[in-house]
Amino acid sequence: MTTARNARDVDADYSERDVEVGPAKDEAAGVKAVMVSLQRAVEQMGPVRTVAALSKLNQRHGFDCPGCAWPEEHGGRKLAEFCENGAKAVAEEATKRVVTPEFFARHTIAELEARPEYWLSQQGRLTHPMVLRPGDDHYRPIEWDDAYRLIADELRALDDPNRAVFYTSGRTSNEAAFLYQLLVRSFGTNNLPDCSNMCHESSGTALIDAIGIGKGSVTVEDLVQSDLILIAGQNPGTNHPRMLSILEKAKANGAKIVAINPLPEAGLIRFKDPQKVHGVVGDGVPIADEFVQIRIGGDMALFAGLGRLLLEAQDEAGPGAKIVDRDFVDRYTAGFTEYETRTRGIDLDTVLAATGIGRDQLERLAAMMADSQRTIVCWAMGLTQHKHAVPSITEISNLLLMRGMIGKPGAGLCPVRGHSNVQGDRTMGIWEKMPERFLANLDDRFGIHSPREHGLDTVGAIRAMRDGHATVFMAMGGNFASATPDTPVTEAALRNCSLTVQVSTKLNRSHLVHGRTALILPSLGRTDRDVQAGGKQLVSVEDSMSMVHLSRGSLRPPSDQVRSEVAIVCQLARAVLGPEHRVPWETFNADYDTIRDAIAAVVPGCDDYNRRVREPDGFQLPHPPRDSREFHTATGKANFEAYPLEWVDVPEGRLVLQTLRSHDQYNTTIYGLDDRYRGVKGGRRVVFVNPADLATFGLSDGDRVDLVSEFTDADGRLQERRAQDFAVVAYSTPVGNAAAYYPETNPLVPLDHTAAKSNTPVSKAVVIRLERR
Ligand SMILES: Nc1nc2c(c(=O)[nH]1)N[C@H]1C(S)=C(S)[C@@H](COP(=O)(O)OP(=O)(O)OC[C@H]3O[C@@H](n4cnc5c(=O)[nH]c(N)nc54)[C@H](O)[C@@H]3O)O[C@H]1N2
Ligand SMILES: Nc1nc2c(c(=O)[nH]1)N[C@H]1C(S)=C(S)[C@@H](COP(=O)(O)OP(=O)(O)OC[C@H]3O[C@@H](n4cnc5c(=O)[nH]c(N)nc54)[C@H](O)[C@@H]3O)O[C@H]1N2
Ligand SMILES: [Mo]
Repeated sequence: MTTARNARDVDADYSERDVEVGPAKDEAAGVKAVMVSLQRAVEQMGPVRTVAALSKLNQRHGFDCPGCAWPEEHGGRKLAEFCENGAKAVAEEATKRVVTPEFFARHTIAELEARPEYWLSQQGRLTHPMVLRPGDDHYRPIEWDDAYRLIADELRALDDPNRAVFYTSGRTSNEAAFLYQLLVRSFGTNNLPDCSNMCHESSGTALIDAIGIGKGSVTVEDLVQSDLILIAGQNPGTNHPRMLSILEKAKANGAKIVAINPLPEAGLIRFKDPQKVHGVVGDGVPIADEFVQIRIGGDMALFAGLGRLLLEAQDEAGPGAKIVDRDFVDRYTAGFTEYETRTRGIDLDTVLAATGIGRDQLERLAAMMADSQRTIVCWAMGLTQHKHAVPSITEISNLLLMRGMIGKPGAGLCPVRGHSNVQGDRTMGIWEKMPERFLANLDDRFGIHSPREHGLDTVGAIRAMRDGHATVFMAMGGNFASATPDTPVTEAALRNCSLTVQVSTKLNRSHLVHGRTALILPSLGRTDRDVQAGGKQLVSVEDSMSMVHLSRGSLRPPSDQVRSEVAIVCQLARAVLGPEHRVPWETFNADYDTIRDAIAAVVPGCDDYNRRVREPDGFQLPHPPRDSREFHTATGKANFEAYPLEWVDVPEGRLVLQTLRSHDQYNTTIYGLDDRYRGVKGGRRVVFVNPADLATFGLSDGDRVDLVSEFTDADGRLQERRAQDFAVVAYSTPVGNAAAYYPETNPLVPLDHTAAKSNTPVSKAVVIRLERR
């Protein structure tokens, strides 16, 4: 049995008080949101920088919000095109607090390691490249060139390039991502795991099979025009707040909105637009017309059950009705017959048991869908991080295909991405299994030989490091040690490496869980001014709806030693690949327009990139199903797929735990200890449990427990993991279903429990027991 580190704080300023829990809010945003964001901004950046930063956020001549991947609205952007959590993300990046060489001289590694992630998050921006030599207990300053040489020596000493792993988080610009994968493939490996492996990989996997492209098929305009929007497994009030104003618009146009979630999340129930006076007074707009309080993992059953009811509704209504869009099905799809046979055989009692909802609600939903002319389904981590995530998402696409809801205005599939450029990074080649066409273009353009053997994804990389097959780990952003599952195993895997390299903006746990030698390379963020030999540089990003546009940082960087990600990649490439290498790294470093010209030549859909990205709102990448109902799949058609039904049972005496985000964090970066919308103040070590379960276990609100997960590992051994000292909170969640925050609960997520086909860690269904302390 392994005991997770106890993150109780040692520093008064950032320690968890006795957590207070009040009533959860049913509304999101409003004046309070603006006040909170401004207060945070001024605290971190001071008044002058706050104005400089927030007036540029998401503006045409400003920078892309480093928060989520929700698109900006086109046309007249408002001065305050930001949300509370976007402003917080900016404040965290543009903070004036700094982590200097003196900071590292003051603190030993052991001392820093004992600090909680919140404390680490709040120390500020990294200012200098630092090295931790074998056996040393402090990071020490290192010259950039020496750092590059050190990495190059380690990489060149490997007997096989596949012994190195190159991770990417989703904030990296298109330009940096493109060059990073070019460096990695020139070096000779496809080991390019990314945060997407833990995020929307299941969406990409399901959609590529179903419609031939792993991206969503709708735009913001579609949402505004739709008449029915289903939001499954997503908490936009916290994670995509700007989505709420679009939902409000859709509602004003008559759309019905359905929230499918185990928890009654604030923004989905009520919303006050912080940018509107009428939203500021009164109760805000009720957003969801229907709240489906689904049991964790019940979504596949729900969508399959709806499929059956829709087929029956078509039978009843007769051939004149278009509930099943026969024309669309016959012309554009394959596999309908098998889907129909399976779906007619779905047992509705099983659906009710798996979802925990009532028959009347299921029928009401089916009627809403049958009546709808323009349906959109949105989803996020509540669907993607399950063992049966791929079949669940496929079930959504089955339903929309049956109704002909793809490739027409106001309708379609809407996976809502997380990191602000996670979709762009994939487009630029950050993927362990890029398609042949991309690799062939890359080879053609640069005269290199990209490897064709697929590389390691995130879980594969952890296993390879654990087992000693991979020994050099480099990360372009992110916080691998905290974001990944099975913390004790992952930490041991990282410690097994001979070299770990983190290109980072801020201090995090991955700097402290290190290989024999470790490097921290401080990089510019989205908000920072970027000046190279060729002058001031711009970068570009792609949002969740395939819009590509420019981002211009304008703030003074935290020190003159901080380099752009592009510069770091180019300079490292010269050290690793030698000055004779065929890629013009120096030219790329000096002028990012030259990188964009290369992107135009290599990346499908990016022709004339430099010109089109400079259009006022950028340009939209092609999406054949959306644009022309073309489906580049193996069958040449959109595919129905009839997987056997799966759901999540709760074993006797146990709970199924989902791990999720509070309102005061950005993934592993902790902003504060409150979760305002859920009524939690002053602490993150809480577990939300249904009052009936508390009664069964003889626990009361506020009792302290350990969370213990139980599972069998790949070798069939029974394993346990423990996360210590959580306060139980009686909360509205289905019986048998609990919730607690990520990353505190990552030690509980088993490494080998991953989604079928996408290999995404199952972070939303961890079997646990509660042990009273
Ligand atoms: N402020 C802020 N913004 C962010 C982030 C952040 O940390 N902070 N993170 C960014 C990233 S990388 C991502 S991927 C997105 C994440 O955005 P979300 O997916 O909204 O993030 P989670 O907090 O994981 O919330 C998952 C939601 O799914 C619900 N859920 C859990 N299990 C199930 C289930 O089985 N079925 C259904 N139907 N629902 C379920 C939960 O109750 C919760 O509402 O947000 C991005 N934006
Ligand atoms: N249990 C559980 N685990 C999860 C999830 C969950 O819901 N539950 N969600 C998963 C998801 S959806 C995701 S996307 C992953 C997130 O995994 P990651 O992307 O790896 O984690 P982040 O916390 O977003 O990374 C934060 C760090 O990125 C660095 N950073 C920020 N901006 C920049 C930049 O512009 N450049 C560079 N070079 N560095 C920068 C900072 O140093 C900061 O400390 O976590 C996954 N893990
Ligand atoms: Mo994500």
